[in-house]
Amino acid sequence: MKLTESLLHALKAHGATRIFGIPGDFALPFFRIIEDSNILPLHTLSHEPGVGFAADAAGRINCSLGVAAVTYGAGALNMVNAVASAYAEKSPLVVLSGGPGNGESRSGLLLHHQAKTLDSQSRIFEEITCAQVRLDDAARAPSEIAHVLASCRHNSRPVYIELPRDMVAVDCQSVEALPPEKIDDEALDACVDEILERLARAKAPVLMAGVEVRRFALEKQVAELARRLGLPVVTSFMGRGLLAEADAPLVGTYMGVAGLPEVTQRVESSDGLFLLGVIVCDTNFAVSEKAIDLRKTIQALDGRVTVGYHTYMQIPLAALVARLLERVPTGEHRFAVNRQPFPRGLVADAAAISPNDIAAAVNDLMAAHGRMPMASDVGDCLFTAMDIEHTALVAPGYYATMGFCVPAGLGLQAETGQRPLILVGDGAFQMTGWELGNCHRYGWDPIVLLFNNASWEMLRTFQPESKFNNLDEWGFAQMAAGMGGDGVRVHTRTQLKAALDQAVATRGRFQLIEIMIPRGILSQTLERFVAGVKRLNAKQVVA
Ligand code: S1T
Ligand code: MG
Repeated sequence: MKLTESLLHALKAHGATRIFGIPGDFALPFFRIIEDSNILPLHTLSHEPGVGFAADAAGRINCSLGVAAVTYGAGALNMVNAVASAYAEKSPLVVLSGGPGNGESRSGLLLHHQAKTLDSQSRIFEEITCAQVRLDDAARAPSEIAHVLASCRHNSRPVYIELPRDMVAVDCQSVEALPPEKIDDEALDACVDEILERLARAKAPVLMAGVEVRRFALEKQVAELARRLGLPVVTSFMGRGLLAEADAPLVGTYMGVAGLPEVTQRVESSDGLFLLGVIVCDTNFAVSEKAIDLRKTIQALDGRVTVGYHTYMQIPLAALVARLLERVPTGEHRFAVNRQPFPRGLVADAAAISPNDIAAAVNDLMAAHGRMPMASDVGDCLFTAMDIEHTALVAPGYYATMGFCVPAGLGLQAETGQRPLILVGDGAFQMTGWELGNCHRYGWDPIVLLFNNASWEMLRTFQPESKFNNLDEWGFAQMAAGMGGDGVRVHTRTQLKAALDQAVATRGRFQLIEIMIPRGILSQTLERFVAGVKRLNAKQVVA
């Protein structure tokens, strides 16, 4: 078979279900094979950042591989930020880039789309992927593909595959997936013994679930483990949305000074904090009211388990959770879990709309019509998402890039077939909101809640004196029709409720609800975050 077909079959065998991409002359030959073979459906979008975000979200939501196909140079380098985001947030994204053929690379001419040297691109991707390969030898290609895809799944990080354009159709053997890695059973048992002993000794143990629990498809197992151990569960900020479909004793999301005081207190006073797949980063821990001594916690991340001052190597999360379940007898330690109260019952009146109203309106909508998967961007919309009922959520909660959520919402619907809710600020919409123009041809119909405060409001909370945070008031709702959807601008809570009801009732076209929010009106969570950061900074100044 052709080398590209061998690669596509291998991607499918490793869990990929589709490809997002934009071709170019270095990629036309392999895009033709993608289209002709139809081994994986292809969704082309309008700008490579959107391709990367959509593919990332498709992989995240389904605990599978996301695949982004681009041309060499202008295409691949245009997608660097999206791949960096996937790397930081441990999303298993496969980057397929067309590349110069072996012959033309030796022509002695500088090639179009080339930056410094012909290898510059792969060197740039070395910094944001865990494995890279250039498929320039058909005999080696099956093994190289097997290794790079195994690395993507094992590390849950992006990988880079460059296809020289004169190689895509050469004859190639099929790819044999690598066998699963061997686990050192004795080390695993010793690690499990020590964890269980620590948890048994703790007076107030807490389990914090992080993104790896989703990346390795362990939500149901972790919920079961928490019930058996009688452990209350919180998610990290990045892990928001985890366990929403699982029967877990979930008490809320840990956000330090920005979170609910009872959740913050429970985590920060715990003498047995078990961090399962949690990325130890500033957005998860920098705003702790009382600094958590991470040396006193149990941390399972990146295939290692650290207990106190020592680390067990090569302990994959799935193996750890499976062995814990084997060792912990079934039986439910049911205990009262007072879940985070979520705002409900939007008052439909002529009052202006606040982010808290949006959360209440969405909770009312989900109560009436069922939960919807959500994609949120950076900005106050992400803080507002914390006041929405637990539901599947994809968001750049750590790397914090803007522009993620509209393409990510399209990736969600492509991957799951479910209609997503997209939460986006006006600044972020200006970056990649135009990808909505691709909904019509693929039959996607997300509901988009655009928080239009004509401002980079989140930056204003940090630096209120800067006028550059004032954006002009764009007429986003009016632009929807030209992109194949329906748009409405709302100013009052009555109009918001009516617009949501209308959007839910309208299928087959994206629904853009442009919500006008007066500048300076913040969600309660962002207000707590800003007040908390100021309080912590004031403490540091005094100290
Ligand atoms: N560029 C990109 C690609 N990502 C970013 N995160 C930033 C710049 C910096 C940045 C923020 S928050 C923010 C910017 C520019 C403003 C967001 O404005 P909008 O989408 O309208 O949302 P809201 O008005 O709710 O703030 C983070 C802190 O780095
Ligand atoms: Mg804004």
